[in-house]
Amino acid sequence: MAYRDLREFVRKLEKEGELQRIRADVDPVLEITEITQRIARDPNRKRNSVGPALLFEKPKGSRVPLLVNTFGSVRRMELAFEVDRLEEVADRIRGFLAMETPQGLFDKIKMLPKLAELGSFFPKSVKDGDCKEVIRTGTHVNLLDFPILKCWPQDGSRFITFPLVFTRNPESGKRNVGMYRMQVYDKNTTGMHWQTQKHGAEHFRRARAANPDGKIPVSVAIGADPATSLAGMLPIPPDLDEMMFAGFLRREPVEMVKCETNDLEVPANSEIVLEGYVSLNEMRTEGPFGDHTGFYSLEGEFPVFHVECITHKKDPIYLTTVVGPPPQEDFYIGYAVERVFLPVMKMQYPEIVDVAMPAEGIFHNLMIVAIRKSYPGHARKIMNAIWSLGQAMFTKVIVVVDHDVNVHDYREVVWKALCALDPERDIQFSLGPVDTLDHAQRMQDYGSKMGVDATRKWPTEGFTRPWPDEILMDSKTKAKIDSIWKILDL
Ligand SMILES: Cc1cc2nc3c(=O)[nH]c(=O)nc-3n(C[C@H](O)[C@H](O)[C@H](O)COP(=O)(O)O)c2cc1C
Ligand SMILES: [Mn+2]
Repeated sequence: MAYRDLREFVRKLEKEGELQRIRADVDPVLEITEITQRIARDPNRKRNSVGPALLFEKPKGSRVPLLVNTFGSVRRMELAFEVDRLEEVADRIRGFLAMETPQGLFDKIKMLPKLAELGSFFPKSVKDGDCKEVIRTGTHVNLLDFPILKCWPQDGSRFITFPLVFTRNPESGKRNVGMYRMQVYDKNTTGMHWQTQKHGAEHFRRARAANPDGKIPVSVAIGADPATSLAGMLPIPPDLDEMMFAGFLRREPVEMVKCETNDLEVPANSEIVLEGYVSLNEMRTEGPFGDHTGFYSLEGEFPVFHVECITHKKDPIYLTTVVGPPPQEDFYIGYAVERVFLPVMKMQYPEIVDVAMPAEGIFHNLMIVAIRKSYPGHARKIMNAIWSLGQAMFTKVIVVVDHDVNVHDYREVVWKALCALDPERDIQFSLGPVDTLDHAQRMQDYGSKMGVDATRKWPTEGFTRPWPDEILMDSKTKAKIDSIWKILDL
């Protein structure tokens, strides 16, 4: 059974010893960040035993409890997706990808359960939802009722960091949901940090092209069942509904309820919903914001969200996250997404054996890819493939290694990749779109990327010297030493 809502997940985390309550008054301005850093980033903790989720019951200045570091470990991501291992989600995706158009009647019948299952993931419209227990409009709209964090000292103000932003494609009418941070300007206005390549930004541009002085409806849900809460950051193609994907992940449709003041739908189990609009002729300075690069994102011009109505549960929980120097909570979310989408990458490019994005590479800076190389120039083909694969286009450095390198063992990667290089020959530069948060590029959103071909070089690639074997002891000697190991008493 899927989690009904966020609080059911909170209860689960508590039962599993994965959540700690904090009853003291703590200020959402800086103090909650500092506590979260000390709990979640203790360098002595191992990767799978990082600190618990934290429920601040009495954040200063608000009557709403605040939940943070909810997804900040591999174990909690597994609990969120209700699996023992993340690979189980990948296996389910692989199962669906393997579905072919059935030829014979027997094959058709065999596939029916899978098709029915797929159909059962579609979002379901419902008449009412818990998110409507309290409805506030007009002068009762006040974002400052919630314990919205100011995370870092130089942040422009408070930021909503875990929102699900709902818009519709003005041409196709299709829904998009994205997680885009929102700077709180005052009690009913926020920024809308739509980075230029993201689907929300595209909706904005298309609507503005048709009607430069108009506005588009936007609704924002904060806190839902775990799979739905996470759906906003999934790197899926445009016009593919994130709510359908959330239904797939939780194995039950997401129930959607119509908003009070616009015709968008939001998850009925949301803790908090902000309804309103973005004007197409209004931009405002957004930032700075202490970002997941570990540096401040500087000020920029972004659209503005006007909140006209707030609905919420009777006692809502405010879900948020803190980003900053890696690793933070978003690393574990990103890691799970990487594991879950690997089969999709592999389906398109079967030569890919495995990929890894080390935490310090903050997703867009570094991807290590192992391939089964089978023709000259294969490593460069894979670089170009990755630079054209959805949000992987942002990858600043791609290191391609042979299939026998364990990409998750960064020591092995450094050792073998560097041994395989003739830098002048093996580095490839490419110009194109880059992540908005990349502050080193010559301009925002556009710059260069680098591919490193760290595979063994072949004669058919012009390398005519012999390539040495890796040093490995032969199995006969190993067996011999095994047999006398006890006698040696070492
Ligand atoms: C904690 C967190 C904060 C994020 N903040 C932003 C943001 O402010 N702006 C943005 O464009 N993407 C942000 N992202 C990344 C997007 O959520 C991600 O690229 C998502 O796929 C966008 O949805 P879309 O593909 O439908 O545009 C954030 C991701 C996480 C996990
Ligand atoms: Mn999308």
